[in-house]
Amino acid sequence: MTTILKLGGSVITEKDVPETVDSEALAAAAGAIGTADVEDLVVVHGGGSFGHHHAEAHAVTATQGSQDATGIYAIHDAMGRLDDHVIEALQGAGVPAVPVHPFSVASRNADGETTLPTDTIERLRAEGFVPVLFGDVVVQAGAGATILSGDEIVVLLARSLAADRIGLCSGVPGVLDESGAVIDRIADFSAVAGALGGSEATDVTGGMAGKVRALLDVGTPASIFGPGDLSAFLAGENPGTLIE
Ligand code: IP8
Repeated sequence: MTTILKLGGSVITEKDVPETVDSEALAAAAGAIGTADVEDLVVVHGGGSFGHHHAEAHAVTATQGSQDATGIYAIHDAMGRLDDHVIEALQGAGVPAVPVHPFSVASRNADGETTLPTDTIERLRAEGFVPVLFGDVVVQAGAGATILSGDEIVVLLARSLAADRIGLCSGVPGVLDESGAVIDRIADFSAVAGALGGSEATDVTGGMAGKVRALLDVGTPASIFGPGDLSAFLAGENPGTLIE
C-alpha cells in the first residue's frame, strides 16, 4: 500500500513571514507521521514562505522561466533550507526520512510536460527510507527553469509509483462549497465547478479547482484535509474531502 502525503506550505510555514517555519505545526505533523503505521510512504512538501517568496522576487512561475542561475539557485536553496527543517522534524519523530531534490532529477519539455524519474525513489523505498520531495525549480526546454509545484509532484508520483492513496494536508479542512461547508466526496468535476470557480480553471499549480481536476484525472483516491485530520488520514480514514 503506497501512500503519498503532501504537507502544504501553508501548514508548515508562517506564510506571511519570509523563511519562517511554523515549528509547532511541523512538529505536530511529523509526530503524527512518526506514530502512524504506514508501510510505504512518500512525503512531498510545498514552499510556503520559503519558495514562493524567492520565486516572486525573481519573477519565476510555473510558466515564466528564468535563465539567471543566481535567481534559480536562490529559489532552490530556500526550498532546501525548508526541506532541512522537514527532514530534521521527521527524523526527530522516528521517521526514516531522506531528501530527494526534484531540481536535480526532474525536467520539463517546451510544452510544460514534466518528467520525474523515480528509480532512486523506488530504491530508497525498498531500502526502508521515506523519500521527501518538495516544490522546486525545474529545468525547462527553452525557458531556463520554471517552478514545479508540490501538487504536480504528487500527481507525477501517484502515476509512476501506482500509489494507492494520496493525502493533501492543507490549510483548509477540505474542498469547500459555496456556503463554506466541506464537500465530503467529489467524483465529477462538473458537480462542483460552480463552487470551485468554474470549469475553465485547469492550472494544476493554481487554486483548488485545478487541484481537484488534476486529482480526478489521476484516479488515485485523494483526500484533502486540515492538519488536525492528519492522524485520521494516516490511520486509513477519509477525512475532509475525498476525490475519487
Ligand atoms: O507550494 C512551490 O510548491 P507549492 C515551490 O507546492 C516553490 O506550490 C519553489 C515556489
